[in-house]
Amino acid sequence: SATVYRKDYIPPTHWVDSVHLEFDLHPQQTHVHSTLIIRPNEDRINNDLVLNGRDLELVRIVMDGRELDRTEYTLMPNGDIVLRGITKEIKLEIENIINPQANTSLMGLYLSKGNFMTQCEAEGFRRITYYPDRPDISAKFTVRINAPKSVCPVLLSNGNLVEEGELDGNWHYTCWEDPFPKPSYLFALVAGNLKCREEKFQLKNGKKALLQIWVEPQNLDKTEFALESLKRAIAWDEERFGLELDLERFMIVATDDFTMGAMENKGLNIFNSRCVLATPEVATDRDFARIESVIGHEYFHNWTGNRVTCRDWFQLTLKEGLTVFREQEFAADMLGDSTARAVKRIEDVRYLRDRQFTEDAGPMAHPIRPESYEEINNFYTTTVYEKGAEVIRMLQTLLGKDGFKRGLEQYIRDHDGSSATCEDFLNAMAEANMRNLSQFTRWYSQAGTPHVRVRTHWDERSATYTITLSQFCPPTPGQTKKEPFFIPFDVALFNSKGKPIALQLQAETNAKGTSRVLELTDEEHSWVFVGVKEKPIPSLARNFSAPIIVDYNYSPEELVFLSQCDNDAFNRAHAMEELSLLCINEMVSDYERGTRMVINPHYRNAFESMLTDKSISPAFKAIALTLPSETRIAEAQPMINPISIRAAIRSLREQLGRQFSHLIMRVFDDNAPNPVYSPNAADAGKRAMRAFCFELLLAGGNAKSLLRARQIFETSKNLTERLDALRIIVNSASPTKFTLLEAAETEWRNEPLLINKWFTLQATATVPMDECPIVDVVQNLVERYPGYNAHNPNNVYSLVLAFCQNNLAEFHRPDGVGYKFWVEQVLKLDRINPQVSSRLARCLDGWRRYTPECSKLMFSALKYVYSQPNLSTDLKEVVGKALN
Ligand code: B3K
Ligand code: ZN
Repeated sequence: SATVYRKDYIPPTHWVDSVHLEFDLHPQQTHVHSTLIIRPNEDRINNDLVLNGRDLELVRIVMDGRELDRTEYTLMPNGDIVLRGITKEIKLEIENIINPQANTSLMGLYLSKGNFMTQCEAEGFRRITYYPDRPDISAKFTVRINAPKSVCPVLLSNGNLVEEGELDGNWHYTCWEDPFPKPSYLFALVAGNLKCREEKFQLKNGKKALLQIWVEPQNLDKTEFALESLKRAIAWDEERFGLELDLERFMIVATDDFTMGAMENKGLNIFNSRCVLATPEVATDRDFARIESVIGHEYFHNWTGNRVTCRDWFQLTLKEGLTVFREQEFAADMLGDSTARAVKRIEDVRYLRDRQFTEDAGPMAHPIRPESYEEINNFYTTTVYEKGAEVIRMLQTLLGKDGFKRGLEQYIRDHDGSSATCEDFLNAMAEANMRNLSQFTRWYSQAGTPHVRVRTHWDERSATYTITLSQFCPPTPGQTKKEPFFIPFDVALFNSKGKPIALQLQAETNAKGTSRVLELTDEEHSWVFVGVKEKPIPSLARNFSAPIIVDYNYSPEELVFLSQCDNDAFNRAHAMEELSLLCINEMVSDYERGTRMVINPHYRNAFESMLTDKSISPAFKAIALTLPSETRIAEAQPMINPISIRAAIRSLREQLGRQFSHLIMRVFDDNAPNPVYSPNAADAGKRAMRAFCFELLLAGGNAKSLLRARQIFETSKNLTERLDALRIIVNSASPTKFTLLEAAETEWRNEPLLINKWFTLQATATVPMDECPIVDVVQNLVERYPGYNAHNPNNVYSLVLAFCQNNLAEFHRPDGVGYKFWVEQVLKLDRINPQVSSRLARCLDGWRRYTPECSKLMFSALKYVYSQPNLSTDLKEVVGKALN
């Protein structure tokens, strides 16, 4: 398939001034009538107008009132239409027919439980009608929707409702006008039987806006939290960045059938149900937090994405990295106190390390702004999103909060109403702060995770402490040699009493502050701190000041010290994590050598002291004590053997649970949350702490805790506690799990949110069920469970993807049954939804890093898939790159 290169960008040959769309909705035969006012781009000499189209049935094209015959345009093999010699302004009328019911890709117009929905980003609009479907063309949209009243009582599109009325034969219509010109990827249409929760919300500018959350009628009671989150997001963007809602009405729609989390269509956001719907009974603490973040994210796109959009899809991180950053800042500000913020930061960084660092170390590694792609949908990645957000965060670290805000204001002032590039953004930041950021652009062009090696030297006689940083970035596909990055590196030094030392560099006249952001721009650089009278312990890259791996040989004693004394909560937890990794790695080696697995005594001490520390919040304790994920452990292993990793973790839990059972029991009792459920961070922290205790107790063989867990599952009213309890039982040896899983199924089968949780519980089970390997359990559900639907991405993600991506030891069974299942599923899903199949396909990205046995089988599985005919471009790119 064809590769698209960033360097080949050419401005459009024509502009679209206005679009009027008229829809006659029908499940199999929707008529689309589009009227475009098009004029040539004077800067371009090429007069050929390309209208993109995919899977459309063309009825007619009328140019300036005259119907064109077949010789007057070219129909390309890919479905596009070319009109030659368009040298003046024209009015084009196009009629075409589409089949929403047959659309399983969920791109363009499709049906979700009988309701019409659209998804146009990145290139879905061409599945609705013929159009120059590229983000650098913005046009004013008006829309008229005609539909039968009984099936589609609600008809929505972007912008303001300007007209509605009745039609013959029990049909009705609505007309919508979007006051802001927009690119086609932000178009949306929703029609069906929906109900809404609504409220008039007072904006800071004195105006009122109508806010609506539209859902299927049975879900109306699950919309309160989303509406409250939306209000908080609107108020936050006004307050923090001075950015106001620019519409009279802002709508959110929930659908069960959605490939991603949500979509920021102008004034009409469409959400995956799991990112909107919540009550304590159907959503966990994490779900609540996620919903608030995603609501914020899509809302913030209204400025960073919609008012200022991307010139081309290579610039995706321009809107996504920036908006993830804004979303993270919003979530942190909603939490308030500094430890709660740190907990959120730790969660975000763990996600980055688990997913993005792995991506950066594999065959799909790419810079946050890719140089090429075969299928743009494959580049909605954690690199573009989460690493992109880290890059933005580094700018804020370098420029300060105020400087960053100034830069963002300038960026929006300069580019409002148009499309921009990453350079435009950096230029605005640089100009507003009078800084030279040219070296910083390497974060946009170079892939890979840089390592920063740290050497330190304390000189007693001169009372100086020298920190030498040197950077190295491993090669990634297509990039063997890297130029040095611009790395903000935040440090502090602690004395033996655990107090931070006032910092003074050699060239400075006096000490200022107890932490410092060093700017590493060379391959290697040294900083000399003076007045350091005793050998300090350094705290490095505080609060994860850059997306790098720090290489420094801490002694275990120093890590214990930092886990107790560092006043940067992030690094305090990080020290704990390093200790646990040290311990787990030793146990992995013990296991592989066949010797008894023993807990590292330093880790054991740090664990005990943190467990009993009364001065820290349960939320922080829970996150700091939680053992690293298997993926995180694998990242640090030269050769991954998921079976030894799981054995080590299991033994560690079991020993901790046994050795500290009394302590843990006490901590459990101390952390009773408020009996009235609220998803707030403090209560959520207590629940997390309790779940952690439970897990260890049960692992340590405490029989009473099994009864207790069962009781919680059966009596608690909130899903967080119930699911934690059930998970712990499912991962134990107890046969009660079968009874409880059955009870859960009976209770949950009619609620998609819950049945997806039920799938994931089984897919990620860490012990076989009744001797039955988990792959068989998953396969059985896929093939025989009536509530599983391969067309529904949430079902696939929570069962098939959860298994292949998160259940490492069961997926990578040395007999290869996991891979066989993967091959079947990838190929089957590719016929249905290529975005889903290519996402699943990426579970084998890391095949080179596994034990030779697994590696060989993974390679053959990839080769087999690659050899099949008619793969989607999505899948072909991912598998092709894995094999390369
Ligand atoms: N902008 C959407 C992405 C949808 C892409 C689908 N291929 C979600 C978001 O980042 O807000
Ligand atoms: Zn986004």
